[in-house]
Amino acid sequence: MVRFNKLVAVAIAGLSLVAGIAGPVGAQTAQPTPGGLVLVDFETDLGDRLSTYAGPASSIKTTIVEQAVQGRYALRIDSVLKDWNGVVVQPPKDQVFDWSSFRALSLWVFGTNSGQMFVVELNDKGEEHFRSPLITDDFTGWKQIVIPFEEFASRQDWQPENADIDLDITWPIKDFQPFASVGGAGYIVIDLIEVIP
Ligand SMILES: [Ca+2]
Ligand SMILES: [Ca+2]
Repeated sequence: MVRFNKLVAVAIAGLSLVAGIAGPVGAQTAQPTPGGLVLVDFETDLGDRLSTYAGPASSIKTTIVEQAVQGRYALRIDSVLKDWNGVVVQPPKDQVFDWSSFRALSLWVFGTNSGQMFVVELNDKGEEHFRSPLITDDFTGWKQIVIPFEEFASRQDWQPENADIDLDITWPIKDFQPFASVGGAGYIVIDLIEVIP
């Protein structure tokens, strides 16, 4: 069942921090989740840790923009889907993505009500690919999307030939896709990707 939790934006800790990064009056801001681990917040250049792919009939473009819910920068993704495309994030060279002690993956999405649909995809240690429930851009403005790991499902439509498929997320994962389009066209902005307790 699709079940996304919306953050109740209550700034308890770090009120002084909020004041330091606040945008225009009324603009929404987010803070890292207590006890969580920030994976990407786009405040520093990811270099080749961030990449995109697209099938021959599709396109995808990423741009760092000053339209953030946290800090100053976020990632805008412009997508047209006809066959396949996505955005891939790899771990830093000296780290692994072992999130077994966390409960869920969280990201902030700025929707533009384009109707396009996408998923978050995990590529586990055995090359088994998992997909989150469908996310539809049917809203306008920033929204936190929280996906418990148990809601990721092993892909039924496609897996790499060498995938070791046991229907379980085998940690550490090799990389993840904060955006893999499954339909439509338009743009969204994403920011503050974390794993949270
Ligand atoms: Ca940011
Ligand atoms: Ca597995």
